[in-house]
Amino acid sequence: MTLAAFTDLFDLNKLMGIVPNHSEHGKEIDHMLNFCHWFMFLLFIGWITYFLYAVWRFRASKNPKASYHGVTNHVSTHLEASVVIIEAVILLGFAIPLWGKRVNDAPTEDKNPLRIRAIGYQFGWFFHYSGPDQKFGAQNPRFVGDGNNLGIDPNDPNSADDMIATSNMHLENQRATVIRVSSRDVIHGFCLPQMRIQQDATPGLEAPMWFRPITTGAWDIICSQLCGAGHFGMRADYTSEEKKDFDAWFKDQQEATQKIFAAQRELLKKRAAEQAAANLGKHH
Ligand SMILES: [Cu+2]
Repeated sequence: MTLAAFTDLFDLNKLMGIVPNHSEHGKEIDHMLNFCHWFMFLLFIGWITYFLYAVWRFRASKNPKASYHGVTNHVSTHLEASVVIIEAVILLGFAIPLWGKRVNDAPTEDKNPLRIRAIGYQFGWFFHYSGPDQKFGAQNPRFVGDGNNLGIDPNDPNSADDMIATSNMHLENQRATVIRVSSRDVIHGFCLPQMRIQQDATPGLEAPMWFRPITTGAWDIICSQLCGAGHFGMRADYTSEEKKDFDAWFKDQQEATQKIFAAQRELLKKRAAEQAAANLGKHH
């Protein structure tokens, strides 16, 4: 038996059908999950064994009269205490530090991470890429429309290299990725199972998450909060690919986005001119 096959034998995650991990930090998550599964399994065996023993040991035929003293030793107290200690170690030693790393230690701009905003709506996802300047164009509801679903200000210099995509998010293999998750309507959940990460998408808030894909591939994005009648169909795709493929995709999308912004700038100019002419007419 090879070592891999041997360790697989003890991998309860696999037994329960977890999808393969494709992110840098995913190993730590899987390690903790596997540990929790084993711990719960052993607790289950332990409690069930004790329960069956108690049912047999204190059966009515052998114990016609109830004991009014009950248990006098402290074995159960010690057992309970050790369970609490193990659970505290899992929570304080593993779970909270892992979570802290995901939400606090996001790579800063000088590390040149891929910067994306993911905005949920009923029922799908919009993506807003900052572009090479690492800065997102400002948003204002008055710009929503004319193909500009997120209302990005087409006149903001920060939006001049931005890119907007719908239902399909591309990542660059091996590049740290920071995603700011939000929602346009109700609470959704932005879940990337293969990256071992998810974040609630809350209207009016932007919650960051970050990770690093370590292989190429294409998978499903899942909405992990029951968000309405179309929740079951709220899926999108994400792809991790090599830099040259990512760059080609990004360039295409960016051109399409910038075309929308240019058309909207023209339209806004035209509307402003019409408005000025109308106002002038009123005064005379
Ligand atoms: Cu949803």
